[in-house]
Amino acid sequence: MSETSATNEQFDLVVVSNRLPVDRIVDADGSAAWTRSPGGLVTALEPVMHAHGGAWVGWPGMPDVEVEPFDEGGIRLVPVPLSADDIEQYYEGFSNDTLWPLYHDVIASPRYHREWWDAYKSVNQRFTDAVAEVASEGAVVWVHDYQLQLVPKLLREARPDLTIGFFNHIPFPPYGIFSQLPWRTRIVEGLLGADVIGFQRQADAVNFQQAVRRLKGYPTRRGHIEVPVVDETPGVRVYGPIKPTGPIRTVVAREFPISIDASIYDELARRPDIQERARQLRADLGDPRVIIFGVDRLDYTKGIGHRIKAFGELVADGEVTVGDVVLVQVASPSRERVVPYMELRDEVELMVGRLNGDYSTIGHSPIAYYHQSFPREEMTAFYLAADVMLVTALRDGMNLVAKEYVASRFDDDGVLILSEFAGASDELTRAILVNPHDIEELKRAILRAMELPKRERKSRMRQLRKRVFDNDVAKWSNEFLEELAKARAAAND
Ligand code: GDG
Repeated sequence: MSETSATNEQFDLVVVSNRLPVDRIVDADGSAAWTRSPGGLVTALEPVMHAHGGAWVGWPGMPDVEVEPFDEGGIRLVPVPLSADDIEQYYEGFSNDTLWPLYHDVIASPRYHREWWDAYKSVNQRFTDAVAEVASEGAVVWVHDYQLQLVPKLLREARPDLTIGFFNHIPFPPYGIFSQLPWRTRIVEGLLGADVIGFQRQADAVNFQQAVRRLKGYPTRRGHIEVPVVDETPGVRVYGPIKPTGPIRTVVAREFPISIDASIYDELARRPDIQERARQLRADLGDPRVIIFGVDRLDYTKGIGHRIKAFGELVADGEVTVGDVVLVQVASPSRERVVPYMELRDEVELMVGRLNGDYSTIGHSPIAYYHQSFPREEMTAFYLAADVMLVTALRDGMNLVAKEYVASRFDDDGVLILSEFAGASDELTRAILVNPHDIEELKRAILRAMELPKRERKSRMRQLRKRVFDNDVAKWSNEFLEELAKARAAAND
């Protein structure tokens, strides 16, 4: 970290994401404080920021609040204020009702509104301005996720001295889908402002390179894209490859599969109080022989309906007995003001209500459903109690829940059922892999997981744990930052 003045500190590493990793809590006496907030990105980046020291630029999570930069847990947090209109149009609108469904294989229909795009541009510009102010000369800036895809280009224009990385936490869609987006070329140009663009899976990086070839005509070769320093075709659709005439820079676009801090879950799961809590949960659920567990943000990409359908058919067919087996589904509240999320909640709760209404006995229900968030300790107790973990995402960048389950199972027990449409399936090949659209296959997988012999459970879980512990979040961030360091060295050559 370098300081220019007490009030105008600058940082050599700046992370930028839509949300700052904090929530503001107001006590009964009216005093306010900040507390860490849950979520995939925070879980992933916290250790990196602690290790390197640095600044994190993002929205503090509430509309219309102006907050001065502050320190929390050794990180300088730089809030970017968003108005209620920004949240509606940039965040709930363009990010979560246009890009999110588009990038997840149009499971829901993306909505295209020009005023949402205008808000997206203007908020991306404000994030860029905030970063440009706190980044020291020659700093490394790491931009995160689909809400901020224009920042790399805007930042390169404002601060050519910076080394810029971008990581996309969600999938990047095939060109046939991406090409629906009216502003597709602007997005590709925005991303190409980075030196390194990271994706979860190789398939995502390949999709991106195809979009670059189709929309910009730049040559791409094994994850390296040749980008002219001066773009002679801004915003123009090109047909066929373009031979750059002026100087070029090389942009790296490849996969960096994200992970978790596995040791945190391992340590939590080894705590006697958490093991006791896991036993208590089982007892409170009526001591079933098998607990099947799912935990997701309540999102249509997670395939919650598919898993309830499959489980419901097993109950209806008498292949599982209520009381002997229970499905525990935690659906943490998410994006509750976005219409498809409201509809999804109704759909899921109708399914749960019907199934429980039809098949509950006095004292036992097929599904224990919680539309709530739980503390990490409680989640770990659930992971420990779960004989079968069900991850049925229809499309998912990675899915950290699958990795958290594995990291918690220090006892080498438990069975993971994992969708092949989650990025995690590239690594966690010893899970029972399923196509969640195939309800019959999903039912067979559930039955198989419930009956898997102990020896096989152990052998599978050991191999899964090796993958998760060998490839933890520290390795992920180190590899990304090393690639950025290489990019910087090449640029200075
Ligand atoms: C995006 C991408 C990618 C959930 N409910 C509770 C809770 N969580 C935590 C989980 C996990 C995280 O939230 C969810 O991470 P996922 O990876 O499963 O999914 P997304 O939120 O969609 O994350 C995804 C990720 O970014 C990282 O790149 O893997 O593909 O969509 O950590 O544990 N945590 C607590 N209580 C809850 O109720 N404490």
